[in-house]
Amino acid sequence: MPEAESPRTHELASTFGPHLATVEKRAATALAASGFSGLLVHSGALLDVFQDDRTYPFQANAPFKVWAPVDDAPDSFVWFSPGARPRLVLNQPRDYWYKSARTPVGYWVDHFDIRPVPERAAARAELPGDLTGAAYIGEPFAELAAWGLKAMNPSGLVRRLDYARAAKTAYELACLREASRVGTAGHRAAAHAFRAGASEFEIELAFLEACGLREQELPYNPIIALNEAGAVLHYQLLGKRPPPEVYSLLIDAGAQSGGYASDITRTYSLEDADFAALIERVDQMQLALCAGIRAGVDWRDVQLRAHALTAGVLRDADIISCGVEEAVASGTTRVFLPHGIGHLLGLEVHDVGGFMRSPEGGDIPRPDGHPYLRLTRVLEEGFVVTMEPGIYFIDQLLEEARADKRAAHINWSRVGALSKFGGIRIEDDLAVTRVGCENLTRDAFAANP
Ligand SMILES: [Mn+2]
Repeated sequence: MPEAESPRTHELASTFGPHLATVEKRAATALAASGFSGLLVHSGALLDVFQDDRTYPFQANAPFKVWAPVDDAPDSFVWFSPGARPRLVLNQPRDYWYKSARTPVGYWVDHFDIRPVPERAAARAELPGDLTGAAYIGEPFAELAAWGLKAMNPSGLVRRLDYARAAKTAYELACLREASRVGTAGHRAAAHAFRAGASEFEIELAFLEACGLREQELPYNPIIALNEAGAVLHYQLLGKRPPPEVYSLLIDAGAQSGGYASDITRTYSLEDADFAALIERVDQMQLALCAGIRAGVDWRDVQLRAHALTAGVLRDADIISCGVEEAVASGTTRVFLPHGIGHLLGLEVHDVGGFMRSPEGGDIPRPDGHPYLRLTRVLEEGFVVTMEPGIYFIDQLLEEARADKRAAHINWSRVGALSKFGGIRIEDDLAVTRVGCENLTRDAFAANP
């Protein structure tokens, strides 16, 4: 069916207006509270490679993308003055070396006063003459000093906008659902390639092809780890050949839609039934954690509950020999689960505002002993978070544990036998509701069996 009539396009068209109204309201409130009369947001600048005539791939800034789904227009601007229609000053250089930004079409363009300009300097003429009450959000550039703005990236204003971004609009949820749909299609293809004996690099190619995305369009570099590479939490290599013996795959890869990300991890055992059973236990634990999510839940409690459940899995799998409470209290579970249980997700894969106590100021500290937790807020309706428990066999952390009192809790021969699998992580994206949560990832997998 034609794109313009698809249910998805209809949903985006019907929800974008209310989304933009929410963004405008948040901006107006934040501007008033911070003492500004207008907001100028930069899409981002192209970054040159040192002593070369190339640039790094362009990534539009999230504070810009929350206004408009434009990802190919460096040096463009959104100008917002409360009460007026937002203005999009779109940089479309006449340049026969490169394709300039597309002329916007679709469900969102009628909501903007769009002003194409042929160069960055010309953008100034499309903005109000007097910007002395306006705040700017974006990286600085040379001409900006002469534009007469009141402030650049004022922290109070930025903070209020970041805080509000945690709760997603219906439009944003539609984009996030689509990002999960695309990402799970990629995961299906990646799992198939793994079973067929592919290298890490070939698994990535299968993922990209199924998503219909090039690497720079992904929200983060995929983690595609065969065997013990799964123990490197942000493993960034892509082996061009499979190892001589293949045991397992840990793939953490997401897609994006309309600028919004999915963040999905699955782990597979090729043949080993014991490791497959451990993956299944982590999967069941992950579902149990998801079942406890609803508005009003303190994310710090989710982190602590995850460690208690992890201790049970480790003990049942004969990886540790002490009791659950002892495993948590002694820090033994943190040897096997050294990262946070999840984070906010949205325009950025690790979305902003995870520690903010209020729009005005103050941070909520992490629980003691959990230095990598990225979210400490109480969940609200519309928050989108990841849920990503794991169990890893990380040499560095195991060596540290072997040197102190935790050594007595760990079954070292069992750890030695499991180390070749690297680790397990199961990660879904959850949209928080008043009574529970919507599992964007499992729903997407179920819709594309
Ligand atoms: Mn994640």
